[in-house]
Amino acid sequence: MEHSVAFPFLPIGTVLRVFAPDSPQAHSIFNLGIVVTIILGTIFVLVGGAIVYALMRFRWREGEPDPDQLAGNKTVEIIWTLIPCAIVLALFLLTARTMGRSDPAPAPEPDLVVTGHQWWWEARYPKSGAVVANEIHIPVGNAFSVRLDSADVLHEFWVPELARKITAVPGHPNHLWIEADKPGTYLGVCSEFCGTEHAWMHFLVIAQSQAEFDAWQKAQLAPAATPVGDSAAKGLALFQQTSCVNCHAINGTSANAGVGPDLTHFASRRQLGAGIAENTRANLHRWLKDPQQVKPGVKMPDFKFTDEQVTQLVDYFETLK
Ligand code: HEC
Ligand SMILES: [Cu+2]
Repeated sequence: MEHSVAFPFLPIGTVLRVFAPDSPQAHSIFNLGIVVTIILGTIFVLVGGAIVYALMRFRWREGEPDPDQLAGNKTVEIIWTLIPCAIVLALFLLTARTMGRSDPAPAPEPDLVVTGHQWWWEARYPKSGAVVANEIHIPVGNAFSVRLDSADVLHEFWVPELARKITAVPGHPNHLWIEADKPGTYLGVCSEFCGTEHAWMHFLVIAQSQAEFDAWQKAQLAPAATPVGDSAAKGLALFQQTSCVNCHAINGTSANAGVGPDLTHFASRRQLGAGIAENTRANLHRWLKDPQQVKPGVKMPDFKFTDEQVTQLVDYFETLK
């Protein structure tokens, strides 16, 4: 099969940063990592150093008698039992404290319901009804309780700068808290292998001021505008007559399926195909011409549209701000 991964794309300024915590939850995990590394590093240096010293100082030498043989020493044995116990107990207490800070009990009603699909993420805001794909907005400094589901296989939701990793298990919702200290765009990935396009299951978490978040959410709730231009209107007709409506939803049209991403405000999003391409006119054209060329294996068929039909669809989708 001929395929070309067209243009793997990372949104500008957004990389996966494990050492740059930006929320209280991520800070507590990061700090635990530092403490554990220091404790384990110290043990490594002490034990390794003692071994190297013993090898050099007590190696066999011509003519020297065997050293004295020790057959048990209660004091030493008690010490080398108690010290590891104390270290393990300290690590346990530090870990329990971090778990309490990074992972408190979930809120009774989640602020956000995230569902992993092969190979994209759906995010619903149950309190407002907003739905979005691969782009999660949160207000800065406000901890959001997330319920995590999967529509098919195991996935794993991971935004290292903001929160712990957590597995999305079909039929068994998991919970986490997500929060950001300052405005910014954070990259998230799926970190549990889930099939051919696992690597292209990126999402963005966009932290913004409460006012910006409210404005964004309000815009997402509005139904799609009815297209004005002739070509865009033909695009809408094509969308409604084709099986697109069996997989996608566009609020304001008859399409309300949830197999693929909600497209009501598709043009407001930065990326296409869960991060495989930037959401531009040219890339959207390639996607609709044959999604399999852009994201081989993707769960959207090639409709073998003519260029003219694709242009009409692109013209329509560009109105979905
Ligand atoms: C069998 C179900 C199915 C059908 C039919 C289908 N799609 Fe899709 N579509 C998907 C899935 C699944 C994705 C997400 C793929 C991914 O990112 O891995 C998708 C993604 C998209 C995207 C990109 C959305 C985004 O946010 O990245 C657009 C645009 C799109 N489809 C348009 C269409 C149009 C137009 C039609 C009809 C001509 C159509 N789709 C038919 C399942 C379908
Ligand atoms: Cu995955």
